[in-house]
Amino acid sequence: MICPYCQQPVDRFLSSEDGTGGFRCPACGADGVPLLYPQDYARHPAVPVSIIGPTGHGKSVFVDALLTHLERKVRWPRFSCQWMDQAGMRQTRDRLRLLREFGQLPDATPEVFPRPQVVRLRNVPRVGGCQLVFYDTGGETFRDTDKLRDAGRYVRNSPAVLWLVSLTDLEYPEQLTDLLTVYAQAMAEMGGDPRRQAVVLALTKADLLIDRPDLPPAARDFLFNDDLDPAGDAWDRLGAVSDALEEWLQAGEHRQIVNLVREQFRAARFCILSAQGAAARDQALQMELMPRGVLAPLFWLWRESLPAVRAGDVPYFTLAEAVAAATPGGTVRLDPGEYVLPETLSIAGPVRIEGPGAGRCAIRSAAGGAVLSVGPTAGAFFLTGVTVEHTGTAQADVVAVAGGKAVFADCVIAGGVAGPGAGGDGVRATGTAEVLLGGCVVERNGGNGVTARDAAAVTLTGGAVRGNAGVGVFAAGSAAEVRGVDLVQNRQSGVYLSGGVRGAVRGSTCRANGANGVLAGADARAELDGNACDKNGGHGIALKDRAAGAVRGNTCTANGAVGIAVVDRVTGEIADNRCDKNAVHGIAVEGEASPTVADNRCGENKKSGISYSGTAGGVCRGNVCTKNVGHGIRAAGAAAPELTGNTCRRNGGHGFVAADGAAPQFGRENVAEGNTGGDYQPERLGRRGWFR
Ligand SMILES: Nc1nc2c(ncn2[C@@H]2O[C@H](COP(=O)(O)OP(=O)(O)OP(=O)(O)O)[C@@H](O)[C@H]2O)c(=O)[nH]1
Ligand SMILES: [Mg+2]
Ligand SMILES: [Zn+2]
Repeated sequence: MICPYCQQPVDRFLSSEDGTGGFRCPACGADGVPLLYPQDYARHPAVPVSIIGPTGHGKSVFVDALLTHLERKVRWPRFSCQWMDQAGMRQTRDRLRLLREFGQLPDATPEVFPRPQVVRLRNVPRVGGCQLVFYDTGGETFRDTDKLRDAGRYVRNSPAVLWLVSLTDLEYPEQLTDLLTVYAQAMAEMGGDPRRQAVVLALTKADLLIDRPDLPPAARDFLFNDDLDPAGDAWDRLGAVSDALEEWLQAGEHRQIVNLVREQFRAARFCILSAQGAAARDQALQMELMPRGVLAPLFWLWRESLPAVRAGDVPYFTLAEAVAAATPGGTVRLDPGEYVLPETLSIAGPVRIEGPGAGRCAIRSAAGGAVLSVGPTAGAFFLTGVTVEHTGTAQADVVAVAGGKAVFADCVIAGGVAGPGAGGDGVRATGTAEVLLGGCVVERNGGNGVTARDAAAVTLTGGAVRGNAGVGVFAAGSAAEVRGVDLVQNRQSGVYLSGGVRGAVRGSTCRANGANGVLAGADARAELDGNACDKNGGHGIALKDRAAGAVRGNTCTANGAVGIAVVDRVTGEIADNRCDKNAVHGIAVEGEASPTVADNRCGENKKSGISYSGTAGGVCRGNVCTKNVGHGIRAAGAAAPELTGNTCRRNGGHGFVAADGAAPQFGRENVAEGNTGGDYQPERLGRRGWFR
């Protein structure tokens, strides 16, 4: 949320101590934040109306005219407008009553920091909801840096400022450039940066300009027909008027000011309005207020303060509306900025949402369930270049895909919260979903980074899955492929293949995960190829249950348990791997497992290079075990592997050992040399050929 006093972001407001019934801002300490202001904020973000301009140029009358227009004239369907606090409402009501009933105009505004007036707008077409936060101080404030830093300090953090200028009221030609000097200096002194602000330059008292023959026709037409429909052609018309006015000013005596605002601000927009519709006499209106064009500045403030989404060429300020309006297969483009969603964004059609990069654009929500929910789509859903983040403590996955094809590219997906109501996963794919993640970072989720269940298929290429509280990628659906991904520092395993999944992990790094680098269990068929599984708390690679593995060309180094552990009834092939410096064995085959273990190198492990136990069997061929602290190759329990062509050198224990009742089939081609505890144990292993 943005504090209405200092416009700094705050997570929440404090209860106030002064008994006025408002909130206190933790950032600036101001009391009097309206109690209703934080309610449903995500749906009604603040849009500051930070007004600057010389005295007598029509600032206060503009505020009254805009409010009158919003309360009485606007006819957008479902639109409403409401004051957010009683004090502000009363004060303004009195002023508006004098104006509306008696034509009595406001006095000159005192030069003090104004109490912000908060008015909530709901259901503006394509804009959604917002809260206008009005600041209006006396124009003398802008003559003097010291005064501006006090009474005008609301400009410090405003994304956009509204500069009201009456060309017919200039005291001297350079008054506007002087005001800009004061403004720039005060901003510099306050540590603000106008280069990050937009300025909306509104020419006031247009009734006094309308007869000037050189006034651009676009501006004149707009004043006569000032109806602006945000769901219609409003933006095109406003753009044309802005361009025409800019050109007009630049061609005349005010060229300097156009050049200066272009130079000093991030963006400049121009508009024209008449708050009264006619001149007043003796501070009283002859007729009632007849505002012209007073919505234009508001439209520009929306445009410059709220991040915009474009569906086609049409700007929207609510993502949900833009997505809903997108044609099937259409593209929705996000401006840089933060999009805070009040509720889960549901995607039901095949749209493409394109952001400017995950570092520049974020979709955030504190809603429970999910931030983004993708249902079955007829065609593919695409999301690129965006951070999707769940905030707060409600239980939620970040992205839930319940069917159809969903493609995420160059996204960051973070912040899932686990609990009974949700898994807290970064990406959760269920049903027949087909999810592709390319170059995405899935991090800091309370559940798994990625989960696939039912018949869901997931593919990850590149990117990272890190720092999740569960498994990096848990795949128990139909198929999973993980290629070139960094799976790092997840609290459980890097990858867990389960159920009946056909899963492949290739060329990936599984490092420093709390449990195993890669784990395959249940009836998974796992193809693990060319991965680096290092420094995990458990095993580098573990296969259990009835899993079938093809484990080739991996390096499993310095893991907290075994390099490659094969247990239960696992079958398959463990070939060409390097398992070094693990805290237990290089390779362990246990239970009833009977894989082919071939051409692996196991060195400097704390126990054996290769260990068989239980009733494990299978072929153990062409492996080289050197300098392990324990034995080279060991068979214990009732294990009965077939050992052929293995080499065990310089191990701390024996080269080959058959312990307990183990009965390995021992081939003549096995070689043992220089093992500290003796090359063969029992020694007959070395004398005889095959034996049982
Ligand atoms: N002709 C015409 N006069 C206007 C219009 N809007 C304001 N005025 C007149 O301009 C004078 C000053 O208007 P304010 O709105 O009080 O000016 P302000 O910028 O708030 O001035 P300070 O509070 O002193 O900074 C009043 O006498 C208004 O009647 C307009 O649209 N047309
Ligand atoms: Mg005023
Ligand atoms: Zn504040």
